[in-house]
Amino acid sequence: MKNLLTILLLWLTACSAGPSGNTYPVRLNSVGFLPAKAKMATIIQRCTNFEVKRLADDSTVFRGKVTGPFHQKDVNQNAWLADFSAFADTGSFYLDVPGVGRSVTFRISDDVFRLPYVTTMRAFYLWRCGTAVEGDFNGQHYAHAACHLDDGYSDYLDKKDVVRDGTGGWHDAGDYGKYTVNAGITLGNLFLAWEQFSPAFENVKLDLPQTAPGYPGYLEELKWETDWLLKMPYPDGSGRVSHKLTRTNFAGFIMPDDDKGKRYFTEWSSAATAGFAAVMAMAARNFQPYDSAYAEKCLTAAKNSYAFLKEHPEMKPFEQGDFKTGAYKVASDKSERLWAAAELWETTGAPAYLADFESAVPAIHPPLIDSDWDWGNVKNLAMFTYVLSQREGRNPQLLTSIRQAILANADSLVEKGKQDIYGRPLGSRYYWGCNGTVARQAVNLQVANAISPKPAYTNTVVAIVDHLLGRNVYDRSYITGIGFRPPMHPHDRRSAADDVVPPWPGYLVGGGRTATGWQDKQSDYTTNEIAINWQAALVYALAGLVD
Ligand code: 9MR
Ligand code: ZN
Repeated sequence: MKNLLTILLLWLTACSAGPSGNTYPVRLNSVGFLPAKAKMATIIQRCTNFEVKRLADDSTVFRGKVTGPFHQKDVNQNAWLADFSAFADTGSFYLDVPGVGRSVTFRISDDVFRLPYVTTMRAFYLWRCGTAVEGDFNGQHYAHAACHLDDGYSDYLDKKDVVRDGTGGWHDAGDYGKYTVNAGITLGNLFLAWEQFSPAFENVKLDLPQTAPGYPGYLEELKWETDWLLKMPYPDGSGRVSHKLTRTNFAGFIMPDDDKGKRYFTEWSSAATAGFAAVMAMAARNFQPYDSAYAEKCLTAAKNSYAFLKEHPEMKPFEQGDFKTGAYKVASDKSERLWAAAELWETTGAPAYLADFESAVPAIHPPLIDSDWDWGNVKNLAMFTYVLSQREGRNPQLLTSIRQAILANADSLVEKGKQDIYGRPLGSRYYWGCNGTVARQAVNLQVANAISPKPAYTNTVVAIVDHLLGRNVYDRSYITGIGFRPPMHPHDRRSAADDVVPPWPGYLVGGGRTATGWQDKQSDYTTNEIAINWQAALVYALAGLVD
């Protein structure tokens, strides 16, 4: 009988551990913590107190009492929380919880997020299309030859079999398509990170090939995508911008350089056109110090597309027709138009753009600021640019109400983060790409912090990064190659098709569509795909924590 019980117990343990190793009841950011910021762990077994121990000699360096139990419905767990924020020494440590066990080891150091930042930013370089890429990580070599050099065909622009240059840019995700709407929010987040945090991270080396001499490495990578985006407007000079450049259907699990299917410029959409105008305006002001001729080119393109939209106020959706690749179907183009007005005003200072922005706000669907936003709604980006601007001339009442909305929203995210046993500030909302939204909430918090600094704002950004790096119901990192038990089978064609066993490094996966629904399974594109929009949100979150 006793033997049977032992076998049953062993079997149960093996099942709960899963294929990629053990889970632990003590869950935390397995990469580490910043000395001056919050440090939280979630323990899912009854306990009363905890100790922080130094790895080198197992000496106790901090003692604390846990709080709890807190019950969380969506994951159906009771949890106790350990707060060791007051401990600020540097080094390598682990948590020891009497009666429960210890955590994985973690570091406390000012530079703890440097490597994650570099790796997640280099992931954009590894996504480059139209060129060979290569990189080494953890003793593995990742590479592919130049891909998609025939981009793209003009058949859907009424020019059968005509190829026009649409090479370059980044692949969108686990697939190799290139989509204008998603490039928009991605570059929008990345330019904003540069505008807000670059003094802290501009000297962090990314080791990228020199493709834009004289540019800081970070902007060099953004220029790679900008160069491609400049090829997406119709060649007739009208300013209309193709919605995407893809095959009609997804390729199989092959390397990008083996993907020889014809790829087409598609018809334009007003959301793609407006997102293009917004991003080109951002590119113009950020590239200006390094390359004024190129900046001028970006600005001309932005103005041209904006002028077209002004003359065509009606929404022009994108219809898939023959296409089965990503739709990026935007329900309304109002937020993209608002964003274009805000960015063009910020870059040029021209009152007409400001007037467009301010008169469009009342027609924008309330609230002024959203907690939960992604490629289909970039209203927040417009509001943030308006509020962060140093320019004169804004309507003082509108400015005050948007500022207040930003702060109230950030306060609510702080509260939601505290109410979740794993520090996730999105509440019980789970859908395709929701890990990206969690990361993107760092933007709401950091903009609030820029307006009215509060430790709780940046500590909630820390909680977001903690969550993505292991303080979650799976007790796993969601980022390939980084942290404890990272994803091993992301939905990524390169990772599946090459000969290297670990997946391409530094990529965030989309996350579960229910509280416990994430599967580290290659075929599950709805929970385990990588994508530029959520990658950019992660880079933003990390960039704000790099010292
Ligand atoms: O991120 C997109 C998600 O919000 C949508 O629900 C989903 C279905 O339309 O598409 C996601 O974007 C995918 C795109 O359509 C094609 N490339 C991969 C993207 C990430 O899964
Ligand atoms: Zn390619």
